[in-house]
Amino acid sequence: MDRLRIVAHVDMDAFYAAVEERLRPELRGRPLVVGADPRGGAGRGVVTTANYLARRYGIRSAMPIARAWRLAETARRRGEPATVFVRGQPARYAEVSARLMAMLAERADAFEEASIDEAYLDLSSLGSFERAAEHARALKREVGEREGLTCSVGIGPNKLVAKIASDADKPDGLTVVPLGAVQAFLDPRPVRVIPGVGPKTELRLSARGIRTVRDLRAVPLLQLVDWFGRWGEDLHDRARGLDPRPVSNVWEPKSVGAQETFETDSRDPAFLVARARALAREVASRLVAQGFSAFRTVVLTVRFEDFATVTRAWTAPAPRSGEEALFQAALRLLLPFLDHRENPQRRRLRLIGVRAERLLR
Ligand code: TTP
Ligand code: MG
Repeated sequence: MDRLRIVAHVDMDAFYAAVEERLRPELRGRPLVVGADPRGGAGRGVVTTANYLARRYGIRSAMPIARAWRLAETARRRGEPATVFVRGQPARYAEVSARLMAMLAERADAFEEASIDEAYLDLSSLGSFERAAEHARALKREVGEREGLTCSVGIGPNKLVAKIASDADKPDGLTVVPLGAVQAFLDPRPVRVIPGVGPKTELRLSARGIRTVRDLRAVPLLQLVDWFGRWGEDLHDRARGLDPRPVSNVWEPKSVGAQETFETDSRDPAFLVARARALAREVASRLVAQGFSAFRTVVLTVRFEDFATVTRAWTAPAPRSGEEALFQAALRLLLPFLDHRENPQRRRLRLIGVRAERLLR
């Protein structure tokens, strides 16, 4: 028999808005919208997120910012607190996210970062849902103490149920759905709670009178496949709370790089080394901002004055981190272009680029 699986899904509450409130205490306790400039109701663009006080006015993620501004104005006119609109600082959110993810990853058998503010933790080794709930309470305390933020946690026998559970009691919630309680938990909920069921599927289902997960579960597999094809099979499983996907952090084949085209082509070593240093600094800070702690491969791109372009890569025997390590690797790749080794015709350089690959969190 399969071992009992216990999966937790952690989702930060009003994440960007909560980070803003922590960075700027004067915003605390006020309705807050992170997003485009409202420009007195004439702004274009949308709401990125809103804190829970602003959500009371009906303001939501992805709503046009002008509409959010009108909702805020309406609330203000009936005597409610005025709403603050801020632009947002993506690099700060990425920094906080990286710290949170590192902390959560240490407290699970397996870990999967699902987005900037949500993660799955495999807690099967704790052996019971009660112990997993206790662990989750401790995690929530720690997130509060370390970052001054709240999150909502769902615990279930798989990722699907954990994800739906984390959304069931927001903000600052903890919802535990043991294996035997899955169907009772899901059945009364609207089909929309199932990940993957967006407005389109919801509409097609409601046109057939299917509104709750219970309604959906009553539809035979063949019928769902007839309506939705392959997606119908997934729907059939999801209505039953079934989800075999393991919690695992897939290797991200990502790279982070920067390049610079010079005002004038150059063969001046002092200038080129200084530019390589600046590029290494930029790449290193973006690695941190995107939550990466180390790299193994450094790629240097050189474009000559005649536009001929070459790349050279070097892979470290073990992960490295920091601007200095990145710079040293880039320098080692660059120097041969300053002499006969890679540049016998003494061509000037038009551009150099530095890229880090094989990144680790
Ligand atoms: P969510 O977890 O969807 O939202 P949230 O954390 O703001 O609020 P909740 O308490 O309901 O979880 O998204 C996390 C962050 O991702 C959010 O703070 C801002 C960003 N985001 C976008 O940039 N665009 C979007 O459309 C959404 C929904 C979120
Ligand atoms: Mg969130």
